[in-house]
Amino acid sequence: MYTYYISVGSNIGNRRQFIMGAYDSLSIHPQVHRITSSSVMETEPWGYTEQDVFLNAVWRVSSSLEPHDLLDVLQSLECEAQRKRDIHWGPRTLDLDIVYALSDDGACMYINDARLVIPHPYFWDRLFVLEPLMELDKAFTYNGESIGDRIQTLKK
Ligand code: PH2
Ligand code: MG
Ligand code: MG
Repeated sequence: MYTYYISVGSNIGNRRQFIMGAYDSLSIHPQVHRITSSSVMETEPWGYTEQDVFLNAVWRVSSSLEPHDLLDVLQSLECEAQRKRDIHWGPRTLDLDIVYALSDDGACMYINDARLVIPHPYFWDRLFVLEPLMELDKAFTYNGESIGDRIQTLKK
């Protein structure tokens, strides 16, 4: 069994409906055993700022799916939400990113190939990921730094 942390975002159309629809679909997947969601929060766009505000959340998912198989499932949910891929970091109906994963023994998983990079290369720089993540796991640390300290640093 793996534990995945998935960053969820939407800034087009009925944002909450896109997020909740994907949550419902994922929660009935036979190889997904448990999903816990942070609260859904409104956040200012990061990176490419000429776009509407986002709704963001993080889900913690316990699943027997291998990372690339979970990625397939998440990409099909993005497709169902009519996700178009045009502007890098631009507006989207639904974005589901695996940002961090733990294997059965609790060790951080590292993957870096053409389809998937985890830990996500920017997750530790993004308040829209870290604030909901901290709601799920106050004791989260990355490379020896606590999530609370990291959030304080990013807010300075
Ligand atoms: N996603 C991005 C780029 N910028 N900003 C916010 N606030 N929320 C996002 O989900 C987001 C973003 C690329 O995936
Ligand atoms: Mg993303
Ligand atoms: Mg993405």
